[in-house]
Amino acid sequence: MKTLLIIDAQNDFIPNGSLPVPNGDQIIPIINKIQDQFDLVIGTQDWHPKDHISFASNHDGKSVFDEIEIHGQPQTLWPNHCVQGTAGAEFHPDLKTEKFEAIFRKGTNKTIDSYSAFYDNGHLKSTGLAGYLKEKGTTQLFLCGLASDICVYFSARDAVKEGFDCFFIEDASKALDKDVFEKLKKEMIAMGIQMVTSTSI
Ligand code: VGL
Ligand code: ZN
Repeated sequence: MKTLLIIDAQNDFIPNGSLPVPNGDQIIPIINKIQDQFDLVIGTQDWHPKDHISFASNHDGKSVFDEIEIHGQPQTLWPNHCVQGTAGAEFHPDLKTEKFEAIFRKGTNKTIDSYSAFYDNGHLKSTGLAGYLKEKGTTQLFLCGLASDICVYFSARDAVKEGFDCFFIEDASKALDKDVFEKLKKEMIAMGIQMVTSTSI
């Protein structure tokens, strides 16, 4: 059973958003086109309270993209993004969402960041996504969205650990930093994640 997991295709990650992923808008028509090939389509939203710990604006004397430590873990400080209920947190207006059976939200706890759609960054709390996908009968899980080198990457890692047969749709995802993504890609391949394109699903 084939499931498509669309990660964070939200306005703030699209050019003109507050944390733009280069060419992020280019994946939207590709994602729209492939949805019909799946038995189940699920979306995620980064969904932060405005006092979220990952925002540089909530740390005196810190700047955007500074690295700090939170609960013993490295944390990049981001511009305010995907604040609950704002236009930036909405899906891209051209993204087709009619087939979405569920939307999982993450990063809702102000004290910890959450890149993966499955767990927060400390692996303390599950979003329930793995259990949901298993109960629905998912065997093959295809991932795409924004950003390839952050939230899609961390989601793919957790998905493999949860036992899904994982496929990363490269042209339906874009990276914040392409060079970082090239390194992570090797790591993902070594973990058994299969890199595919939208025309070879
Ligand atoms: C993301 C940085 C901060 C993402 C979310 O969706 O890749 N990146 N929050
Ligand atoms: Zn975020």
